[in-house]
Amino acid sequence: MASARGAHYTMADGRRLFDCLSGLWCSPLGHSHPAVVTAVQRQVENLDYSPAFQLGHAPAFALAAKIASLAGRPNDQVFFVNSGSEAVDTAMKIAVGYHRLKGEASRTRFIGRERAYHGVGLGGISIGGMTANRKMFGPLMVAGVDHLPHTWNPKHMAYSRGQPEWGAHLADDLERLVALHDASNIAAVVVEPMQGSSGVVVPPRGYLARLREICTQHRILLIFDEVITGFGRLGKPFAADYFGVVPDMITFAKAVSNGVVPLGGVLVREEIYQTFMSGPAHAIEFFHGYTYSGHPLAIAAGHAALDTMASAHLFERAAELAPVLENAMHSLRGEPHVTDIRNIGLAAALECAPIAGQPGLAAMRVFERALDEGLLVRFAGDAIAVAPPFICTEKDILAMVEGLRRALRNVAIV
Ligand code: PXG
Repeated sequence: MASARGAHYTMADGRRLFDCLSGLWCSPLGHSHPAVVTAVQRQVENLDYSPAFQLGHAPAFALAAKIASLAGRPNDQVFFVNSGSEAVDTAMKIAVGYHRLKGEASRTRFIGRERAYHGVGLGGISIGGMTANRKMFGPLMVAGVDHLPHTWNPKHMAYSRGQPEWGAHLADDLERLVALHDASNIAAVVVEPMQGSSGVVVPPRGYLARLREICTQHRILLIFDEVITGFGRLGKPFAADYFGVVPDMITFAKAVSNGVVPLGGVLVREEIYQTFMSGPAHAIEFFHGYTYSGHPLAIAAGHAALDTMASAHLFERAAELAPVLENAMHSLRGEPHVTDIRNIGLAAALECAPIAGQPGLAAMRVFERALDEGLLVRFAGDAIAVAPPFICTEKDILAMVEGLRRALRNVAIV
């Protein structure tokens, strides 16, 4: 890559590519948005770094308040980090620390899900469910993790538009794990409300509400990993709003700063925060944090990105474009190699028939052919995922899907 502006990249050889996945899901405003560029430039001239331990700078607190109010949880608190992986590992530590402070130190187990992606930290790969990310690192994994089954079942839900009708009962597996281990040993359930990295796996209707119900019943914390879904991807500030389910913590990253300067965080329910605030005023409550937590440049990018999304009504724009993407993507049904199409909000994926014995190769060939059509799509396993920037037009989406159609028709898959 050589440069990027708006919804397009320019490659070193001069080719222009439409950014079908908003970077890696992180650039909904497109690239080099003037508001973000200016904010970061001003910040670097004024305060380029501020120590994150014992000290703070006002814009970081203001951004935390902005994120909490955007989530409709104004009393919640934010712990800033620099990536989604750090956000997930941080949330896991908060969960274990919280239960211990509440006198339930035995609550240390975690429940993740098959096919889940929670980054590449040791916590994230342990609760994550991607074989390739786990298989080499067995001895390093966090002990005491179980996985719920994933919810993608093409037999019951191929070509679903939005949430599949089938599959809410898969949440009941959590009851089985509670019965197996006893709730007194379980700290938290961590799920992506919509699984992004494994190819836009949309939760069945009622599934997340059922998880919430079981967690509440057993005082297990529910953590939504919204690193992909946070900040408008589903047309609402968070997927928690979209699905009407309230988690105890939300991890976020990516779009919060439009991907311009790395920034992530954990939004924490007030009571969890207060539980940590029980010691003497001079003492450190939570021995955790990074040199670059709340980095001034990241915070400046965060304010500019979120203010621009608000003033340009870009969450609403994502919601308006969602049916355009849904209809266009589902028009690819019946094209060569396609075996499933899934979508929610401004995200969609199509599944390619795998080449026997070579998983992932079919989607890689489509990815390569799409480059010839001027499209940078994402392939994961045998899925092709798209999640275009919120600033793109209806015409851009239709052109993207027609390019994908040509790629599917012309690709040589052998
Ligand atoms: N949680 C979720 C839900 C993610 O999607 C992370 C945590 C980790 O974030 P960091 O910032 O540490 O990478 C992610 C990251 C893809 C793709 O192609 C997705 C991610 C990263 C790279 C590629 O879908 N998600």
